[in-house]
Amino acid sequence: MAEVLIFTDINGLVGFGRYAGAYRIATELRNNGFTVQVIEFFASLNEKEFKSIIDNYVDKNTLMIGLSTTFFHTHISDEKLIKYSTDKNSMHQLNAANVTLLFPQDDEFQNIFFDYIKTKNDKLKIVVGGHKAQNVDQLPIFKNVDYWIMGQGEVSIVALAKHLKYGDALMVAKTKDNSKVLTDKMYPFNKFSDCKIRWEKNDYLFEDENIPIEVARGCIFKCSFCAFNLNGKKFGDYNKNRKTLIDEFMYNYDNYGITNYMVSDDTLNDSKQKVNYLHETITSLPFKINLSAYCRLDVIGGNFDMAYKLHEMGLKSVNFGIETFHKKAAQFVGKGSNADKQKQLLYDLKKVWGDDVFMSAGFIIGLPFEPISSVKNTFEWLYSNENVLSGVGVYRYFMSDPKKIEIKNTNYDVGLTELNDLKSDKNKMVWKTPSKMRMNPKKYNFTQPGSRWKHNEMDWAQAEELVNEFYKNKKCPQKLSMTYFQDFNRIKNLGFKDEEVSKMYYNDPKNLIDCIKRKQEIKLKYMEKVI
Ligand code: B12
Ligand code: SF4
Repeated sequence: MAEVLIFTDINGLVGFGRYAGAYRIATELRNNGFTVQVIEFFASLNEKEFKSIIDNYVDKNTLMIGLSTTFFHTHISDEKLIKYSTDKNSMHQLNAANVTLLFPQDDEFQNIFFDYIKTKNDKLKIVVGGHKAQNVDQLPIFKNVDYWIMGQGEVSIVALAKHLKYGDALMVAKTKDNSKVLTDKMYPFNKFSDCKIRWEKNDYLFEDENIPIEVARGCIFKCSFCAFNLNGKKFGDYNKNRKTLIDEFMYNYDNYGITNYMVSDDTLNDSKQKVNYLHETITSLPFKINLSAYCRLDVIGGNFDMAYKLHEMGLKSVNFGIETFHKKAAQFVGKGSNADKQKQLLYDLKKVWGDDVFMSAGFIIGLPFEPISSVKNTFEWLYSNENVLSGVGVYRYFMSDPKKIEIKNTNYDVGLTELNDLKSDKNKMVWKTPSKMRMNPKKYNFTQPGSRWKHNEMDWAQAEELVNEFYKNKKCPQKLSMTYFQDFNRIKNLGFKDEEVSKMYYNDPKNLIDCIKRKQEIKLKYMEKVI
């Protein structure tokens, strides 16, 4: 039995990998004396598995069931996954096509979910956390949810658990539909630099698993298309301190033999100081680790020494958000603007890193000021032998609509956004974190904002057509490589070796079927432990 049960998954992608958010929350609750069970594979649980889990962990002492929603995608069957990825030649399109407001499963499963839980304990609360908590205003679909926890959830969740168990006072804001909301403005979390994920035996880590680790939270940059409420954080904020990091690496190694990590940080190399400090910390460990991380290419350009340091730290797979090779578009979004320099930098990195590091990069199609001809030039470079990347991702620019969620009758400052033009007042909050581009579309040359955007060079449909054209083209096999960023770790978690992953592609049905079978076996092993 458990006082708190948390369902999580990163579904819709091939392979297996855990989400840091669910385990960070579990750690915080466990540190405060609550018993917690985290359950993986939420999206693919069938009714029988789901009911057995509830039978096993829910009784009259269970306080709440949490949903860790950031990476929930609409569940698709293994058969569909194979068909879609081999037909359409794009895992990335698959990702975009399966966006969900909250639940990965259909309405029928949701009804079973809520009804069955209530038969076991009709007092327990359903709590939604993670990025999809911003869909709180999508009532009445989610009327069975009791609490929505927005932003960093560490302090809110402990306050809620204490309220439910001991009757401690709780600050709650209510939306106009009476949904109860707790935010990190009401319950700020100020201890990031000392916090860890403490993996427990009942998290059932697999042997040699690649697991997530946070070294920092948020990003010091504020690229105009990017939307996350910790973007533009102050330099040095939300960095984990050396002792905490060492303890975390040592504990994971001593208890579970873990040496492979997916770093959950927006920009590992945001500054020379951070890379130096991480290098010093990691190379002082009595064992070697491997890690995969997001980095900024232009920042390495200004400090090439970083290339050697990142290599020595054990960088194994890296993703650069290059976004565009068009000078003006790059300037306006806030990324490195000289295409030739960036390409040269990629060659230089390849020379230093050789085959030790899988280098992947993402490009956004449809950024303002970039004409179609420039996108086509980028494609030509990506198709050519000059392209030294091992993985390539090309995405259409999505401009989501900003959302104001009205809060009534509250004395709390619940607001979350730091953007000046949206500073929230006491009785209102804005959650769906808007990008700078969305907030000021005219400045960025948009003649029509929103999901059906348009600017002088392109509209959303043309951008989509370009992306399709790219994925249909036989050239640039790197776009289907399973080494792409943390896909690499997810595939390794299925038991493949580095050399094997380097030869695996999504459009090869043999590979894909092998991956799917191995994932089913892993799920089975996991279910034997939790049920
Ligand atoms: C690492 C990462 C990935 C990795 C994850 C790998 C892994 N094993 O962890 C990979 C590469 C797979 C990935 C993929 C994608 N990602 Co990503 N990713 C991130 C990143 C950088 C860190 C997420 C993280 O783990 N943070 C560490 C945890 C501890 O922090 P947290 O997520 O904020 O969790 C807190 C709260 O959410 C809350 N919480 C979480 N769970 C729960 C549960 C309960 C019960 C409660 C109460 C609270 C709670 O409390 C936590 C602690 O404070 C974020 C950016 C960011 N800074 O958040 C983007 C981010 C989450 N990704 C994003 C996107 C768009 C994607 C993709 C769709 C990209 C793409 N086009 O393919 C895919 C989606 C894949 C999928 N199927 O869902 C967006 C999400 C936007 C949104 N509003 O939903 C973000 C915010 C980036 C951005 N700025 O746009 N991503
Ligand atoms: S795109 Fe990358 S570097 Fe820019 S603000 Fe977002 S996370 Fe930071």
